[in-house]
Amino acid sequence: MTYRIALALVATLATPALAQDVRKGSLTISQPWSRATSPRATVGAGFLTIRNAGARGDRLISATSPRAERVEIHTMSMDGGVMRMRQLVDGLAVPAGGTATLAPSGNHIMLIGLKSPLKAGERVPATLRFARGGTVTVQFVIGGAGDAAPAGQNGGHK
Ligand SMILES: [Cu+2]
Repeated sequence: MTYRIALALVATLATPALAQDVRKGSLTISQPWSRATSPRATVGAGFLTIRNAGARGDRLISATSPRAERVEIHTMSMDGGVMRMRQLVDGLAVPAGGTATLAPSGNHIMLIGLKSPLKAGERVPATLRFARGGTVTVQFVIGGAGDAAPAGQNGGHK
């Protein structure tokens, strides 16, 4: 029995970068991840996927994290050939039966006023607040500074 438990523990430790999905009501939050930041950086961006299996639309309206002074929901768009980001002051819609994707070059969760740099391999908690679904706490898995996708999703390439 002890042997089985030990094996299970080793299996868990062998895949530290793979985060568990978090479910709350009709919402499933998948693969929260972020990137390591430089020592002087004051902001970081978090990415994840939100699926809404319910019959009614929901909305991600705000978030908080103990690692940041404040957290905003941002979008990115091209403006005269330059990528710019701005806050989604009304939050981000998660359509009924649909998905909202937060990923590099698109919508993201902005950690503003980092209390310490984000380090590769660590997990950073954040609590998301939904208009209908209430609050859900996720753990952002911190990948490399230049990663384009969560660990295990990029075929080993950066
Ligand atoms: Cu941003």
